[in-house]
Amino acid sequence: MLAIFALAGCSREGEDSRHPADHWTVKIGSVAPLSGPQSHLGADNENGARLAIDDANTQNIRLGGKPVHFELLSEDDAADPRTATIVAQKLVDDGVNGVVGHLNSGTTIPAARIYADEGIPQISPSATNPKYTHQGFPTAFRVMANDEQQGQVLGQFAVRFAHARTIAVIDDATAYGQGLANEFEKAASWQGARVLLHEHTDDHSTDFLAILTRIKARQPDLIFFGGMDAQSGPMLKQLRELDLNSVFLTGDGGCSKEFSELAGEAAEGSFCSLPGLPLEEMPKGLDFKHRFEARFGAIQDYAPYSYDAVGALIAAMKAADSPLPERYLPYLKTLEYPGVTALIRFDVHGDLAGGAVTVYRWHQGGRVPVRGETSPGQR
Ligand code: ABU
Repeated sequence: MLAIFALAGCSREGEDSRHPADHWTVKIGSVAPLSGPQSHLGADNENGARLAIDDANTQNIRLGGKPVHFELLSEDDAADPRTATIVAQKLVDDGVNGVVGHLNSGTTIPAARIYADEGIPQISPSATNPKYTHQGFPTAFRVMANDEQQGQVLGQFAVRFAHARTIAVIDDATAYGQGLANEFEKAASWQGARVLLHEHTDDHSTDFLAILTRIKARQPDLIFFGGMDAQSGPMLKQLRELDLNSVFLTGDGGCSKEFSELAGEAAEGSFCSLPGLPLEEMPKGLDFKHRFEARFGAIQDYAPYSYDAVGALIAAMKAADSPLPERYLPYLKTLEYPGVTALIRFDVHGDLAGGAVTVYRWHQGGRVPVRGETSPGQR
């Protein structure tokens, strides 16, 4: 009899007994790079999740008749795939009920197996490589369009709007940067552009002189970069210093406020894309912006998505009337959650259904949507 009780205490069902009888402490993990060149983006994701947790704690939510206190467990994966698996295991060992993260595709993809092995739902607010949700793990979800969608919009934009006939492509050799660059190259070629050369850097370099000199010799109409803002800013600056006047286009990782600060005046007239609608056109975008910025300062990129990822986890727990992963996971699959960014519904893979992508032009330090270049996502 004793042995049977001991076994029950080891199961996730048995974890119910680890909570005091009169309330739940529900732990939501958040993982992003909180150190290194992407720490500003990591803090943005963490703060979006924190705001959602604090909002939920004011709502007197009860699950299974017991009051709930939500707790944020934040971890730093430094955008490093190996560190990501270590902190994912730590969160599992800490008994998280769900995870928001990771920020990067290169960290989210390997961490997904660790959460899946324990049946713990994971929603990434920002990892856009399609592979994340196509590994076959039933616990993996994302709340923004993926890079197959983003690459198609960017490729069409380059040829139809920017009228590029010749293109140079650079990527940072990460799952995100290289994946998006390949999708872009496919789409732009399909539209009739000629890709003259495809160069690779990494996600820590800030000196691109050798690559840009090779590109300058070919004088492409447009340069596409697949990578993050810590590289896209200095890259564009160096490109203009070389008197290279090609149109500059990048994806969401290079589209932040930080990019325009690093690029300075060189940012003017360049283009980038972000999954989702412009913030002011999102269902609750302006309210979120005011509340977030009053507390944490300017939004970089993904904070609203991080807020929605937490919201979606909690909405599924409410539908299941339980915070236990095995009870609420099925409700995530059929969820219709009115988020800040969109109506959150997932397709069979766990990708956001009907996700939009918007292209922006930088003007006087701000992002201006290029009308007609928003993919047909939901409003
Ligand atoms: N989506 C761009 C930044 C995150 C990533 O997918 O790596």
